Amino acid sequence: MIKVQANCSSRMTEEEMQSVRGMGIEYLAVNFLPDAVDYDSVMRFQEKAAAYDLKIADAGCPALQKCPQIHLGKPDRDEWIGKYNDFTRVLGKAGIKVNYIAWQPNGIFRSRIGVGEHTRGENAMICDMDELYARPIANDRVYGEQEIWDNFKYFLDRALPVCEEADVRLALHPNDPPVESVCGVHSLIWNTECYRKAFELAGNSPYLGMKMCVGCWLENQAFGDLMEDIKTFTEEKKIFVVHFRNVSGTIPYFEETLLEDGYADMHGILEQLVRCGYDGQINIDHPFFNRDGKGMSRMSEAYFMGYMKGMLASVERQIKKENGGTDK
Ligand SMILES: [Mn+2]
Repeated sequence: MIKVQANCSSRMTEEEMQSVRGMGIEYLAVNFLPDAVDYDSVMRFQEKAAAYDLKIADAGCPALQKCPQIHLGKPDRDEWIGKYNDFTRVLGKAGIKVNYIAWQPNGIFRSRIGVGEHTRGENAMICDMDELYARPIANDRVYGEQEIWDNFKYFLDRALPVCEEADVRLALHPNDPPVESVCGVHSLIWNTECYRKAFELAGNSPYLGMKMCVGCWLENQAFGDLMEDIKTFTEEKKIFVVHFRNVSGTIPYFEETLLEDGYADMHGILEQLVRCGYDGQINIDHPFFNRDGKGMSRMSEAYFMGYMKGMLASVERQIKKENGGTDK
């Protein structure tokens, strides 16, 4: 069975935990902020969540998983890789089996958060590649393909052995938007072949897999054949988490939309995940933003969750029936 998780940060309140529990969700994907990455803080959060029947399925620290010092190979990268590894050890000790990594030194690139043509008056992330390509470079200089891969290999050589020892797997998110290069930074993962290359660099270790961000596959159809990739990577046990998100179209321009409003058939995608036997975690990735553009809207989040959970229950019931299973 696919497991639905809610996104949260280490600042999540008990009231918010109850709201998530009240949506019938049992798992959390936690962003531990830099002040909460030590063992005691992680355990405190875990105990608080357990009181609301919530388990931490996987976790990351934004400053460590999207880390310019590591991704761009800055002089102090060893210090940051050390911090990354310390966090992996903390997660392992706490029994949390997945840590995040996203090779995006500047985070997600979007043109704006605002009302679009397809957002029903709500604030959403909007991406216009013409605007992004016209921007100045985002860092001190241009970073090319080879050095980005060299930096990734440098990180893997130091992080993977710690993951193996701590029994914590790395879930690698694609670059978003998934294009070859933007604002002077070459992307690491912008198509399925890049994932293949990354897995090979890791010696096909079971400790490196993907955060399969469906949104990224949809944003650029050149990413790969989503349905085929779901099948292949489920078989290979490479999908640790699924980000379930729809968009209005493909690059050069897209808006993030309601699950039912984007161009993709989200029901069909869920059906493929279930038919292929995916039994990991799934979450809605990005709902709409609050009216002031700051932070994601809790009301929208609840709606996205309910819509996804309803579809998932329906798909699972249908497939169970086809397989001759009994239905309550
Ligand atoms: Mn994502």
